[in-house]
Amino acid sequence: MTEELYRRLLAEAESDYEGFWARRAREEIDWIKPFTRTLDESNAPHYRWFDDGVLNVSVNCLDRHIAQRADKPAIVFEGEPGDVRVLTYRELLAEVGRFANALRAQGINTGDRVVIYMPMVPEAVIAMQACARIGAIHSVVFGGFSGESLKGRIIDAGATAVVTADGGHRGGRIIGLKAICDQVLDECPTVRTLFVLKRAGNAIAWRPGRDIWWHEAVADVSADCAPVAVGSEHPLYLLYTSGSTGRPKGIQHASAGYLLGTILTMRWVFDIREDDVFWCTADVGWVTGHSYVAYGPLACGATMVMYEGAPTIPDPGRFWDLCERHRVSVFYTAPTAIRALKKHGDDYPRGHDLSRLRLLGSVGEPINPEAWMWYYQVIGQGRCPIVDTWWQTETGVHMIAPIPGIVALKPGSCTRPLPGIVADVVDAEGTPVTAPDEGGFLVIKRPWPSMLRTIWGDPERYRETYWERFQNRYYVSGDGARRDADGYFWVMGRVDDVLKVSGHRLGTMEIESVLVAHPLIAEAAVVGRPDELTGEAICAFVVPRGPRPSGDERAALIAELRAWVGEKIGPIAKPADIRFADNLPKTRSGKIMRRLLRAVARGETVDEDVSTLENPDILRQLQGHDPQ
Ligand code: 6R9
Repeated sequence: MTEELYRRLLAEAESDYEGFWARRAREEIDWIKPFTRTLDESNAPHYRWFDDGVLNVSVNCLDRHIAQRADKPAIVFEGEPGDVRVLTYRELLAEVGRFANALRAQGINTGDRVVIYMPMVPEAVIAMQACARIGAIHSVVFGGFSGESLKGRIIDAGATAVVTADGGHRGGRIIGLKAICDQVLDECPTVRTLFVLKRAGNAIAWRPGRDIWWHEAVADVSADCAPVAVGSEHPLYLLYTSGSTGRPKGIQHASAGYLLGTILTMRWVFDIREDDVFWCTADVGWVTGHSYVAYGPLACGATMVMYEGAPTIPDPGRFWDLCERHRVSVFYTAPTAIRALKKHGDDYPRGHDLSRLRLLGSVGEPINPEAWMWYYQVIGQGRCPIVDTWWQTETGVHMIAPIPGIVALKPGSCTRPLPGIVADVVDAEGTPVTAPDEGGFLVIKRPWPSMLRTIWGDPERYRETYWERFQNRYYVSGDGARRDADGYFWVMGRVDDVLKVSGHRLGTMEIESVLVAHPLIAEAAVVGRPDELTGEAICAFVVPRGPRPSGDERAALIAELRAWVGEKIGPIAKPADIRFADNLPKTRSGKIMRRLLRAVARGETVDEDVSTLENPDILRQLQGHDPQ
């Protein structure tokens, strides 16, 4: 983007907000029937965008490139074992068409929910695009989540089909995804069909009548699948994410507004060009993998790299080796990956030709100065801007991020809101914080096209979670932030009970309810503490039903509880620390004092007056002054 265009866009959004978005939507989307209404606020906060327009998202990602780019690689895939597969736009369109027809043949129709539980292979994207083609609503579940988590999401979404693989390669092992499906599908009565991709070749059980091999389902099927025309507001997908209370919620995104957001941010923030090779390392199980693997790059006709496995297989140079061999020019990853790879030293990146890189991106958590410097100097060789992108599952796409080359960078700041995004920092009353560097709630003051539309099946929870805090006036992100004297945003992290552990979003309550479901546990409280490598680490305070264990018994119970959480949620949710106590610090009204627990988890001394606690002595025990 040019400086002049940037200024023009900002001015246009400021003076004519709806017109700004309407023009972008007309420029960027191929409409089957153009829209005439831009923003419908009549049922706020359930906003509707471009709602009388008709389109198909997969046509916008695939068909529209055939005239110009049919033989351009769309996906350059590399498996963890080293197998490489390139799919051109023509080939990808054919694969999507075939699988879309296979879905239809199993009776899956527009509006039906399809859960995708896959390794990071092209078929994950093919399945998502195939759903979009027939207007089925996909819900991708990260392959690192447990069977229990998978089951909860299938049931909540009421999915009629699940797409999985025999297994995927990760960290030198095979993750048996089909076996995990087998464990839970009997308890998911809505599921009629399980599509199974043959990927890792591991032995699997088979349920005739329910299970279908992917390759058989597409064997004698036409590659031509007429796209279903859907309205702009037709749900494109659900993606479950953790909140501060209760079970994960199904964030529902709409078709047109979301597509528009992915295209604009690919252009504005990643400055995507025809000859770029784009690589976003996120798994399609997270929102980053939706917007910047499955949709954005394809909608812009880009070539992207997709990698199945762990960054350290066969050695910690794998990412840089991939960048070199596939000539990656725009690279997007999370601070946690940068920190993990930095730990292995400079020789790995230095041993690879990274001269094609021109732009680097960061997402998922604040990036610390050490990681930033290493990313900038060693990976970007002092040549590549780093775009630090702040956004959420709920926002759909980048909200606050620099325009490379135009907005000057400050390490650790996501800089300024993108054109058309009205972000602010407000105090507890909702009044904008004007003093530089004073913290407050990060809010968005006007609806934007790629925003979530609701929580699947729970509109009330949608209103409560995101809008009630400031009487429906602002979208409440759940993050705290400050603005400096230049108006730059510095995101300070969550103000609720959501954790980002290695960039993965988890709710403390979810982990607590799993811990207390263990027969030996009476009570539990989970908080985050800073961690050099994972950003935040999970710290659990646990009250056993019996006496506090010690010695070998204690070690065994810790191992058991970690395994239990891994089995119920997924390995990413295993607490780093587990501390046992006879009780938890509570107010006289019985509320757990999380603030105190956070201080204890950080190893800070608690010097405030704790005499109002119901049980002040418990602090000594938690701090470890009592023998454990
Ligand atoms: C895209 C994604 C959202 C939460 C968000 C915030 C944190 C994301 C960030 C960042 C500081 C950034 N977050 N990007 N914090 N700087 N550039 O991560 O979505 O998984 O829903 O998490 O992640 O706390 O509220 P999601």
